This record gives sequence, structure tokens and C-alpha cells, in this order.
Amino acid sequence: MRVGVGVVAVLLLVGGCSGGGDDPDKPAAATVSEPAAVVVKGTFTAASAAPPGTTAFLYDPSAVKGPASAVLTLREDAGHTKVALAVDGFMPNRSFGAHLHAKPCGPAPDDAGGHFQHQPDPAPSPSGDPQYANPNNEIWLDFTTNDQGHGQATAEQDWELTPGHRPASLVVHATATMTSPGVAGTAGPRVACMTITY
Ligand SMILES: [Cu+2]
Repeated sequence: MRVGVGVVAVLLLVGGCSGGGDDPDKPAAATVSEPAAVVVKGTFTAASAAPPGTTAFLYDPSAVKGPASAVLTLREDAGHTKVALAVDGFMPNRSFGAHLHAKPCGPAPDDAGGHFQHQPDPAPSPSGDPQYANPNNEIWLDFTTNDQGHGQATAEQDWELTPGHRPASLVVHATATMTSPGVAGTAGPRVACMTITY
């Protein structure tokens, strides 16, 4: 089932309630099988000291200025996927690369695997082919922080995520994402990672 079905179900439920009182037999919105939006929040923990169960790792302490956190929102809307990222606590006035990756985060930067791709590149990973490693086939969320270390980014794709094929993590990289053949999609070392839980 596509995540978008959940959005439709919630809208119908809201519409049905507008004409009269609440029907006690009607299931609450919370029982809809899939959420309208997935919101993931995390505070990055130094990977070297991360306890078991950690879902947001910091690999490079020089990328942040004090405690750093992220909020990632994924929303399906009429066949489109809308993703929003907001971060705080990163080094001010600096550009970072950011992408959604295929695997969950772990203590090692490479644990998150390669980029999530809507149409997977048939070539061995990592994919540096711009035909696949581009912001229409992947989800890129590069951001530049302000004076306060706050950054934000949005991306919109004309395809939907499905439970069988969707990203598992957000990875923040040290530099902005490159687009040239051979290096397309690369953005320097991985500085932080947050696992996406659906
Ligand atoms: Cu990446």
C-alpha cells in the first residue's frame, strides 16, 4: 500500500466530521493504518560514545557548535513526495550536503549505505552516474546555516515512497553536493546521520 492512501483516508475522516457530531463508532484518525506524514526528530550523539539504541550519530564534532539536532518531515501529496529538513546547532554560515540514504545509521559513517534512489542505478555502488545520482532521482537536502547555526531545506519529487522502497536515513556531509559525472551526488565525508523510523 502506498503511503498516500493514508492521506486520503484522513481527509475523508475530517470531511465526514464537519456536518454533525462525533460518531462514537467511527474509528479515530489514529487507527488509520499509515500516517499522513512521517516526522523524525533527533539530537546527534557523538558516535564514539553512542549507547546501544542510538538513532542519530555525530561523526565529526567540528561540524557542530554545541548540541545539534534535526527534524525531518516526509509527506505524500497527490503522487508527490515532499520532504523538509530543519537543523540546529551546526557551525554557523557554512554549507553542508545532505541526502536520504538507503540504510539505517550506525556507529560507522558508512553504515547508512548509498543514496536512496527512486530508480536504482544498475551499476555497483556508489553511483556517480548523473543519470541516477541527481536530485530528481534521489532526495537532496543541502543546506547553508545562518548566524545561529540553523539551516533548512526542502525537496519535492513527482513520485511516491512505498513501504518496500523508501529511504532509511538522513546523512549530512561536510560539503555541498557535487553534480559532475563521476562525482555526482558526492559531498565529502559524512559528518552526521539520523535514522528514519516509519
Ligand atoms: Cu549522502
